[in-house]
Amino acid sequence: MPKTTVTAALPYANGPVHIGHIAGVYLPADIYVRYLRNCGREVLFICGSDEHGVPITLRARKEGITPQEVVDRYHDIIGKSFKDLGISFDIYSRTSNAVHKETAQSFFADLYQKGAFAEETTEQYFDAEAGQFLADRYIVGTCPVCANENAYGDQCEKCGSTLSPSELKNPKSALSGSAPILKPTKNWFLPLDKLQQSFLNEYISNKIDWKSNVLGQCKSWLNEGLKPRAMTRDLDWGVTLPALPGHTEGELLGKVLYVWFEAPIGYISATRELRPKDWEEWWKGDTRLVHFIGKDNIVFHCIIFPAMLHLRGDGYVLPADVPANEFLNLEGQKISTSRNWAVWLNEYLEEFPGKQDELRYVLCSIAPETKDSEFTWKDYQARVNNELVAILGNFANRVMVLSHKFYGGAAPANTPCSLDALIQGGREEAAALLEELKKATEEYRFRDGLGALMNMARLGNRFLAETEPWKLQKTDPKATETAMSFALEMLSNIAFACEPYLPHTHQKLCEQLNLLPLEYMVRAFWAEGKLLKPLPAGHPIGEAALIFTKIEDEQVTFQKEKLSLKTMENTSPTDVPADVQNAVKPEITYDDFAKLDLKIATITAAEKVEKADKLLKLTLAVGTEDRTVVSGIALHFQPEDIVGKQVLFLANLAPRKMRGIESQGMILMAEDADGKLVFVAPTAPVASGSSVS
Ligand code: B3M
Ligand code: ZN
Repeated sequence: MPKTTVTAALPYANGPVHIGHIAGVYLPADIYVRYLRNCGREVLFICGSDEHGVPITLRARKEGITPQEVVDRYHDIIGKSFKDLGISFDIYSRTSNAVHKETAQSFFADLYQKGAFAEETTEQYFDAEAGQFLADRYIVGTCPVCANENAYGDQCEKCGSTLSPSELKNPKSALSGSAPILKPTKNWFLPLDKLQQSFLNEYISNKIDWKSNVLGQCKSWLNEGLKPRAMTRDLDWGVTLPALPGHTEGELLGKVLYVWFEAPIGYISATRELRPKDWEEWWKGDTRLVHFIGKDNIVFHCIIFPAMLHLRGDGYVLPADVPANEFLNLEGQKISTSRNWAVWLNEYLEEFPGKQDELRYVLCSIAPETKDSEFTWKDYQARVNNELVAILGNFANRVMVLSHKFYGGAAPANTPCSLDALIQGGREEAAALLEELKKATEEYRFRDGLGALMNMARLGNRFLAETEPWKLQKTDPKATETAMSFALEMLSNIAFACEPYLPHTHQKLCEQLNLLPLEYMVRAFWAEGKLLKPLPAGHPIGEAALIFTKIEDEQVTFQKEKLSLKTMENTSPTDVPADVQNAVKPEITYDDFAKLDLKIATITAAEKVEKADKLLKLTLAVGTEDRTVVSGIALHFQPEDIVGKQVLFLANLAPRKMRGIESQGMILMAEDADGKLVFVAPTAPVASGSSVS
């Protein structure tokens, strides 16, 4: 059986990962790897932070820190949040480390020696004010396809088109805002046009078993005709070029490897780091390479990286499968890092402690496996409460409570009785469901796999409803023993079956059922589909404990408010184009304005809100009345500096709960072009509660 090297797209370390990343890439990859491991297959699960690329330098610039400080912060946040969610990488490395630099440079040098690159001097956009060449992402202009005025030089986020800077209309530098000039510079291009003829057409045409959404995108690029793409860039942050025969050091200064050339090599360098002695066995010879990515990374993993590996030769295997997912949207909108329209994984884990599997369950249930899909907090609550709690949690709890109630925590005997036919039928159905679960998982159909798992729990609930052990106990205790033995058998099989999907639940159920002694059965269960037998009579079972708890309405309300508040707070000017920032909103009537009850209020107390780094809790004197207001100004003001200030206050805004605090109204702030907030206050002290009109 070949080894399997599974990679998951290296997340950019310029911010936390969000639920879209998890649903699209990391959860499917983790389910698949856990399944392979359970089957006894040799597998390595490789990932790490992608620490180069322009988004990181943009964030560094925005925060006034170095790119290294940005990646150091987010590498840790991302790595920890993956671990907490149970994403079981064998290594979570990073591309700013030395192993990667050496691996990427030698990969480039080898292709250079082989004459793989076309050396070309081209005109690149140069920002004369900033004194540097502009990466594609630093050039903002109008998309030629959808006229989005904030398209980037390499990609339009609105219509998804892959662009080149020369296609943008009225390009501007994101550094200085000035119109960039074209300046000659030498770079090394991968001749993808030639490689299409000599290799890629055939390579892709043989991938008939790839997901249709992936194959479709590859074929559309090939039909369009591939163009040479520069594998080096004029940037100061990235993997510097290795020494190149025939070129002076000076000529190579200020140039780095194109992030999409070196990032996929990050999979190789991470493997080297993990397995210094036998890493080549995982990249050459009898091994399958499977890349888990989102759809925006298809061209890099299905076209460019295979071309690079093909050119490298030296026994490197080519990707055997690239089961890319589509996009997850959030509450009716595309998830946007820049607009902070996202549910960040680290925040979820903080706000929903112990509910990792609830998130794994919901995201797997709605995963965008074949088309874009939608996450809403209402749906999250419904799926947790009506499926996980009501079906799986309920079955587990009834079995455990009844077992303790009737047999005091020891599994009962399973002796022949009138229920045998029903039980045999149940076993056959469970075996079929396990086969369905295995096949679906093997074929990257994780939503179907999860459905099969939940049908096992439905089977268990149906069995309890049909046999009603709590009644049967009074009339036929012997049959009740067998019924409960089968119920425990079903729960044990569910405990095993849920591991790839719900590893934390697997842990909890194995503890409650004391299944560790059956660990030896894992491989037979998964590789051969052998269900667990009844627990031996007397097998000690642990304490019953709820494995899931309901999501309350308040939690949903809070999350939805937080989302809208964050977006309001965090749409920073660089994300909102100037013409939009200063735009006047649609006209209103005087009556509309008259509805606002604006007053002057005086801040009498101010304090930070726990676990909410952007919020302050204010007490305001409004005439004789005191009001509490939660305001998103904590990043702009220290609480002690604003007590006594008079502010403009909207007194009749409907109260709403934020972080559990009822906010009674809103203070109005002015925001300048750099995102700085200032109070709107009377030019001379007035009595608090004074009306403003
Ligand atoms: N850093 C992630 C992205 O495009 C990108 C993946 C690299 S995988 C080698 O969001
Ligand atoms: Zn567009």
